[in-house]
Formats: sequence, C-alpha cells, structure tokens
Amino acid sequence: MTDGFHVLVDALKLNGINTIYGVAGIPITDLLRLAQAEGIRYIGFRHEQNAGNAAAIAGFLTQKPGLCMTVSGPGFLNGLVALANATTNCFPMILMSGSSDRAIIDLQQGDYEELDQLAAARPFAKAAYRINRPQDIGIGLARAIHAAVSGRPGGVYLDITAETLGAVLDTDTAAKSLFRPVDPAPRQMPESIAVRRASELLRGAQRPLILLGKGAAYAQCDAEIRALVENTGIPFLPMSMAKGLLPDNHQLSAAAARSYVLGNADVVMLVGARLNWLLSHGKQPLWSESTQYIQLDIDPHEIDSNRPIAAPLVGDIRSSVEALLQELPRGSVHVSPTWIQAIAERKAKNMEKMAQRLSANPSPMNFSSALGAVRKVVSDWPDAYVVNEGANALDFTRNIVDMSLPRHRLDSGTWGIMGIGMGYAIAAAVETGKPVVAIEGDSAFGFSGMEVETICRYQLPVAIVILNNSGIYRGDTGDGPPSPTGFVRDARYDKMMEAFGGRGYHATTPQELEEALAQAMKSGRPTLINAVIDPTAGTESGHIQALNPKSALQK
Ligand code: ADP
Ligand code: TPW
Ligand code: MG
Repeated sequence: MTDGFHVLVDALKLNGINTIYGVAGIPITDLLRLAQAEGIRYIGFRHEQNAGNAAAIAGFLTQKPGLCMTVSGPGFLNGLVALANATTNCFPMILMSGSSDRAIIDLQQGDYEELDQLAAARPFAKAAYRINRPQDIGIGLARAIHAAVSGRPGGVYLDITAETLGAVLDTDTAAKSLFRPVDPAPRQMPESIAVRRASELLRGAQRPLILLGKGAAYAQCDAEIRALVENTGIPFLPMSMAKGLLPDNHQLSAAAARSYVLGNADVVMLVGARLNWLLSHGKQPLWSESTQYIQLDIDPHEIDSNRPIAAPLVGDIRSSVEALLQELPRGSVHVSPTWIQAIAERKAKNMEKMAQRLSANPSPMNFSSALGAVRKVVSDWPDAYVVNEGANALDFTRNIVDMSLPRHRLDSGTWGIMGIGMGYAIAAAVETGKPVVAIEGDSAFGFSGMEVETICRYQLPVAIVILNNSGIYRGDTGDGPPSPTGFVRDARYDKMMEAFGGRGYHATTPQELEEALAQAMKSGRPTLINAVIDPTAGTESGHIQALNPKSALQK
C-alpha cells in the first residue's frame, strides 16, 4: 500500500517538477519533507506571496510551470496575489494548497483555516481544480500542467485535500494512475493567408517598427527574432521584460527614441506585446491615428482589444516568426533611409543628454547618478539577472541599465505590482545559478524584504541595491507627522542583511556604490547596499503621474 503523499511526490518527479517554492504548515509539512527526501529541491519562504512570485518567474524563465505549495486558508490567500499576478503576466505557475475538511467547510462549521479555496481562486486563475482522491493525483496534475503552459500561459490553482494526502491505495493502482502529458504546450501554426497579409503590409511600409514584448521573450526563439529584425532592417523597441532579446546597444534599437517611433511609425508589428496601459492602449497622443498594426499573439482574444489590427497573426511566436522569415527574405522590406536617419538623430541627442545626467555628481545622489554606477557593474556581468521594482526606481533603471541577454530583466510587469522583488530574485538565482542584482525602491523592497533571511539561509548570489529616497516616490523633508508617502529618514536597510549573516553596505556616493556592488558580484554572497538618494529626487508616481485621478473640480 501507499498513500497520497507518496503518489503526489512521484507524480511531481515523473513530470520533471524538481523545485517547490512554499511555506510549511498543516497539512503539507510532511509532504514537503517527503519531497525533499525524494530529491525535489524545496525552497522555504517567509511569506507565501513571495514563494508564489518565485514560482511564477521560474515558469517564465523555464517554460515549465513553477510550483508553489501553501497551507490552507490564509496561507492559500497569501499566495493568491502571486497566482493572479502570474495569470495577468502570462507566466505558467501552479499554486497547490492543502485544504481542510470539505464536510466542515461546506457547512461552515468552523474548521482550522477554513476557506472555500477553490471558489476563491477561480476568478484569479486561468484554471482551478481540486483533487479529491489519491487515484486522481496523476490526472489532476496533468490538467494543471496543460492549463498552465498551453496557449497563453497562466496561473493554475490545484486544491489538494488533507484527506487525499493521507488516503491509502495499493501501489499498483497508484503506479498505473501516473503519467506524463504528451506535448502540453503544442506549437500553434499561423494560417498562411495571415502570414502573407502581414508580410505584404511590411513590404509596403515606409516607417516600420517591431515592438517586442515579454511574450516574445517567453517563446525562447531568440535567434529567429534576431534574424527577423536584422534581415528586414526594421528598428525595434523592447518592452521592459523584452530588453536583452536583442542587446540594448544594438544598432537597430529605437529604445532611446521611444516616443518618436511610436508617434511616427506607419506599420507596427507587435510581437508578444499587448496594447495595454503600458502602450497607452495604442491611443493618441502617443500613437498616430493612422498607424497600422500587425500583431503576433497566441491568444486570438487579444486581437483588436484596443485598436483594430490590420494583420493579426495568431499562433505561437516561434512558428509565426519562422513563417515570416520565409516570406521576407533579406532585401524584401524597404525601410525608408530618412526614417532610420531621423531615429538615429533622436537617439544620439537623447543618449547625449543621458550621459550628462549619469556623470553628474550631486550630493546626495539622485537616481541617475546612482544608477550610472550600477549600470557600469551590470555591464561587467552580462549574465547577471536584473530584478527591478519601484516607481522612480523602476523607470530610471529601465532606461539606464542596459541588458544584453534575453529574459535577464524581471520586473513589476503588466500590473505594475510591488512585492515581486525578493521572490523573483530568489527564483532567478535558484533556477539559473547565475548572480542576481535586485534594484529596488525602498518602498518596493519593503513588500518582500523579510526574504533576505531566505537569501542568507540558502546563501544565494543575490545583491540588493535599495535606491533609498525615504519613501514612496519621495521622502518627507519637513518636521510634521509622517505624510502618506514618507518613511523613516536615514533608514539603514543594510543592517537587515547583516542581521542574517549577509553583507551590508551603506553607499552615499556613486563611487562607493560601484565598489560595493562590484565587490558583491565578485563574492557571490548575499549583499544589501543601502544607496542614499536625495529624498526630493523622485517624482510622484514616476513616469505615470498622468494616471492619478484628478477631481473634476480641479480641472
Ligand atoms: P509586454 O508587457 O512585454 O508588452 P504582454 O504581457 O503585454 O507583454 O504581452 C505578452 C503577450 O504574449 C500576451 O498577449 C500573450 O498571449 C502572448 N504570448 C505569450 N507566450 C506566447 C507564445 N509562446 N506565442 C505567442 N504569444 C505568446
Ligand atoms: C501591491 C502602489 C506604486 S509604486 C510604489 C507603490 C507603493 C512604491 C514607490 O516607492 P519606491 O520607489 O519603491 O520607494 P521610488 O523610487 O519611486 O521612491 N501596492 C502594490 N502595488 C503597487 N503598485 C502599489 C501598492 C505603488
Ligand atoms: Mg522610494
């Protein structure tokens, strides 16, 4: 005889799920112990939201669903934000939570950590299932995997009852119930007529632009995407998590001329990028009314979501890009030389302006002078992963810190969410074994800061840089009571890292910051650098101040 604990661990192993991110407790503690004993890597967190974020970004990096395990009730709910964030960002993950006694839950008789988890998860997940019997574990896991990685990836909730874990069944039935799904993320070929329509539009374009999104990064067809850009000679613009798909210093990058190219392109090809708020919904004044769009996406529902799409190309990005490469041999697209010239001029001007800001040396530091130092060290470590969140801390870093490899920039993404920092950083280090630099606003860091203990416990090569302006957007400078956005002045976040045996630095100049970060990278040890930024340096809401509602009375 065997039991649900063993069957579940066997099912995970059979499916190549070799890492669990989670927090222990009833009813999953023994499950985690058994998994670890059976060779599955277990990374234990201090809060389920961070474990969930770790699983989500593991999914983005590997194309396999990242797995987060939590206890019932509140532990499950703590993980739910991460599940919703994964779904919003199209990252494949599975949140698996143990649940209490169904008979008691359904009559609301007050069980320990009682909650109807399946119902609570449903609106936030791509799919949600419950396993009620040990002989269904194999099928339940297969359904979760299919849902997480097929089509547009997303977060899946898998409820596992305490009763199922403890239930016994004979080993023969158990063995027969387990299997590995065949081809859970099948290729989806675009229709040839759609490929021709898109190619024709590009061939007729004067001022074309390729806009790369994180769907393109997820698809892991980096060489094909690069060939498409280089063969056609079309300038490209990466969304933040698509940075590095082609290096930021690539000649065809239009990143330093962003508003000019968005406002003036005649044909824009969206590759795994949605026309959401991050692209002003394709609306004026950022965009021109006459721009025509080609959109490569795996999800047909995405097409025409914000503006009519002249040439939709529904399929997986690898297949669609391969088909376009066939239709568009070198020399078949005629990009106007004046378009290239106009972009080059704007780039040169903006890069010159940025160079001046980076080399200025105000005291205290501002975002640009601090990030000028960070930028140098990151360029010396091209295979390091960059995690980034905050408002000004996010906007300045995205523009200043160049990426040169695909999928190496992990940030607040589609929701603009705070709190992903330490979860993403831990999973990036765990999944890749590479060093991680987490560039954090002081507020952003606070949402997951307790995980510095986790980073120290597993001795991960994570260097955290806190751009510490003493508050959300800015710090308080007067003597009154704390404002809604101000924090304790002169806070020493570096001491948090020291509390758990990591290395802390306090940096007040770009030179100190650069030396500390270079040292951290060389050591590969858990490090936190408290970079002191002028509390008046930031702007409200960073670059998206216009999204703050204004009273009609003020207008
Ligand atoms: P960004 O924030 O970088 O603009 P989004 O998250 O808005 O990117 O868009 C990513 C898009 O990529 C989603 O619409 C998703 O459906 C799509 N996508 C994800 N994976 C693939 C894939 N393998 N093939 C095609 N499209 C994909
Ligand atoms: C889960 C709202 C957006 S940005 C931000 C908050 C609280 C923090 C900005 O301060 P920080 O950066 O990190 O110090 P900086 O450089 O501008 O000072 N709760 C969640 N998500 C979001 N986006 C918020 C609140 C917010
Ligand atoms: Mg701040």
